[in-house]
Amino acid sequence: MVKAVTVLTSSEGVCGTVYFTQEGDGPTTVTGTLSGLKPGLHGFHVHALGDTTNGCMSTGPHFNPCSKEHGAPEDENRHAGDLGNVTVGEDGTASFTIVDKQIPLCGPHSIIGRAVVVHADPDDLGKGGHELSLTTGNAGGRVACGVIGLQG
Ligand SMILES: [Cu+2]
Ligand SMILES: [Zn+2]
Repeated sequence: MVKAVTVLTSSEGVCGTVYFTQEGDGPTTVTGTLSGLKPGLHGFHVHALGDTTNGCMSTGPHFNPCSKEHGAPEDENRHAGDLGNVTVGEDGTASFTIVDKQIPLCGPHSIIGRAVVVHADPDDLGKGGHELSLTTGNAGGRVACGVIGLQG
């Protein structure tokens, strides 16, 4: 079992922790809690770079090792980093579990050393018809992020 974690930080009062586990070459289970967000849907992605020297802006685009278009987690044509949305309740918190096959913790497409980013707005999952739909899901600003590191 490989385990990883990211502690999300933000200049806007958002915080959270996201855990990843993977057994063998099976899917990765993502469990997380977030707080300080406005209620509703927020885009939730793995971005390509674990670089926060310029805050969340320097984490690069969505992790996309197979050169696909932005999509929903269940789509065939999606970025590996496309984990869809998290749902934030009226109290500004979210807790969630996601199981996904495209974000391994080992091998050539490992997400270790990359970043988790939470967005200000909903991810339209590529279907919004906006000029950004097929690259970012038009999910708005990057309100919190953290680098994914190995956990013992
Ligand atoms: Cu993103
Ligand atoms: Zn994407």
